[in-house]
Amino acid sequence: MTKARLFSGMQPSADSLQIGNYIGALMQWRDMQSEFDAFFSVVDLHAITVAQDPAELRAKTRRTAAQYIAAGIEPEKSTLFVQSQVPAHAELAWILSSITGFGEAGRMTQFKDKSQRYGADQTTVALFTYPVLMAADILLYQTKAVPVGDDQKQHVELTRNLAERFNSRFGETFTVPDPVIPGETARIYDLQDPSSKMSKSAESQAGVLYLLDDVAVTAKKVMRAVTDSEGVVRYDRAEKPGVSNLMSIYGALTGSALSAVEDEFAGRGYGDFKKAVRDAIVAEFEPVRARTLELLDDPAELDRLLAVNAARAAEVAEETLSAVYERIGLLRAPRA
Ligand code: AQP
Repeated sequence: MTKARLFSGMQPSADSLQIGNYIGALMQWRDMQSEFDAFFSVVDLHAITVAQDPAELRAKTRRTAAQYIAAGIEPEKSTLFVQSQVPAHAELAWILSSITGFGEAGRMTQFKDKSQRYGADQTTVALFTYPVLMAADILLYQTKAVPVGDDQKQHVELTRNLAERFNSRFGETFTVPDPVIPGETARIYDLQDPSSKMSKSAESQAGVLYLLDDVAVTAKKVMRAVTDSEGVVRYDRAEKPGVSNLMSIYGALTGSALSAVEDEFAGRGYGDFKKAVRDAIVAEFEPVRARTLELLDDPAELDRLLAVNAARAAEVAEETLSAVYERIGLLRAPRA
């Protein structure tokens, strides 16, 4: 039986991924890659929707790909590629933008949040059409499963609507995908501001746990994480967001339920708890960090691997794109 397709990606918007990307995305990707025919992309075209430095973008793209591999994505088993190396993404995005309503795109909360943060002058048209490019990413591969954090659910919903709209106007072309959203505890918050989600491109790095941070830096960030004055390790997102966040991290990395974490630390103070969280993170991150640095030591080999994978992705993507061009009535050049 052929495996169902899976697509997901991350933006190369920082030198290092953060623990939210790891727990909220990479850990599920790793677990799902055997069951699905998985495509994992470093979505560099998405990363240029905000200002970027060219040399840094190239470096961050390699670094992100290396972290995928180091975290357990196997480029022989899954297709791990850089989005801009498959031109069909940008091409399909243009087509899809022709069936996307302006009002529909304007309702996307990520755009509203980001455009507010950057202000009208820094907000690009590409930031507005970002979800249409994401729809193209997903639909090109006839994707069934899209594992994303719940912040991305609205974008997958738009993708489903566009697929259904295209199919009904032009004939069955796209598989309608389903989001695969991990539970609330897979969402990780900033250690210094536990009301905001942790982000790799956050302005202040003090509350962000980067995969590639030095051990001493990680330790310091965990020990300084905001808690509360109750002194009890108990999960309560509303009243105890800092402690609850550390419990989510500890639970995810040790494979323990939150009730088991509460039992483990019953009658023990936050100092003890934080040390255990720190040790769990360091134990998980150290091999990932070491392997990432090793992969980055040989950029030519990494580039070769990515190119082979991009060629594999392009084969699938081109087939979908070709059907799309045909269906909407673009005059195709005769085959040579
Ligand atoms: N804090 C988080 N907790 C759980 N999951 C998270 N993800 C991101 N932050 C958390 C998931 O990781 C993937 C990365 O998606 P992305 O790179 O496209 O961008 P993002 O969601 O905007 O992630 P960041 O780290 O916040 O990046 P920047 O700072 O560039 O915007 C997605 O599956 C996401 O749900």
